[in-house]
Amino acid sequence: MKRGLFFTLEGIDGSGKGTQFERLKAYLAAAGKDLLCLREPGGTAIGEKIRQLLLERENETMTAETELLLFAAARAQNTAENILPALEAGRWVLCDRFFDSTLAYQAGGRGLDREPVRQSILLATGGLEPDLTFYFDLSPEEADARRRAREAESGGRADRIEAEDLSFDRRVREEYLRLADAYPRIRVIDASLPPEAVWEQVKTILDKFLQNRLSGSGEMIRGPQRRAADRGEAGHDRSGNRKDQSFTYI
Ligand code: Z5A
Repeated sequence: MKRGLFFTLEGIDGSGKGTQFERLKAYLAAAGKDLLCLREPGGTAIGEKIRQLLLERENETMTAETELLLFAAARAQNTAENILPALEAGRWVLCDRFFDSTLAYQAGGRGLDREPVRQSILLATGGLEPDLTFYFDLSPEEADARRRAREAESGGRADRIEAEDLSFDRRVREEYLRLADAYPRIRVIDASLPPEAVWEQVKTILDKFLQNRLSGSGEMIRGPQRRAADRGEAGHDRSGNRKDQSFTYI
C-alpha cells in the first residue's frame, strides 16, 4: 500500500486560506482522490473541545505556555486518531493549519523560545511532516480589512487570537516567511490577488508537485516517515509507532 500524501494550508487569519481550502478539496475530490479534510486546532472530539478553550475570548488570562501545550495536545490527538491512520491507508490528507502555525504564532507571534516550541511539536507529531504546504502571504493590514468586512457581514466577533493587534500578525507573518525561506516544501502564494488568481497559483503548484511525485521513476510515494528515515532520523517505524528522534526545524 502506497502511503498517502499530506497537504497543509497556512497563513495569517483572513489571508483567504479557508476559501482556497474549499477549492482544493473540490479539485482533489473531482480527481477521484480518497481525501480526508481536517482543521487545526480540531479534527477530533477532544481537539474540538480544546479549540473552544483556545479561542474563547473569556480565556484572556491564558499564558503563552498554556496556549502552546493546548495546541500540542489537540495536534497529538489529530495526528494519532486521523492523520497517521489515513496516510497509512493510502488516503490523502488536507489540513487547514498544522505545526507551521505553532512555529509562526507561538514562537513568532508570542515570542516563546523556539526550542521548547519545537519539542512540543515533536512530541505531538512524532516527526510527521506535510509533503506540501501552501502558505498564503498577505499583509496584516489587508488581512485585517478582510476580517472586518467578514465580521460586518456575518455579525461575528473576533476570537481570542484574532483580537491580537497588527504587530502580533506582523511577527507571525515574518516567522512564516522565514520558514518558507528555509523549507522547500512550503510554497508561498500571493494572497493579495483576487480569489481566482490565488487559485491559479495553488493549482499550478499542486499539478507540478503531483506530476513530479506520481510519475517518473515509479518509486513509491515518499511520505513523511520515509523522508525522516532518509535524514538518518527515526520518525515512525513501518507500523506507524513513534520513535525518538532529533528535530530538524530551525
Ligand atoms: N493557531 C495558533 O496560534 N497555533 C497553532 O498551532 C494553530 C492555530 C493550529 C485558528 O483560527 C486560530 O488558531 C488562528 C491561528 C491559531 N488564529 N488567528 N488569528 P481559525 O481556524 O478559526 O481561523 P483561521 O485559520 O485563522 O482562518 P479563517 O478565520 O478561517 O480565515 P482565512 O481562512 O484566513 O480566510 P477566509 O475565511 O478564506 O477569508 C477571509 C475573508 O476574505 C472572507 O470574507 C473571504 O470571502 C475573503 N476573501 C478570501 N479570499 C479573498 C481574496 N483573494 N480576495 C479578497 N477577499 C478574499
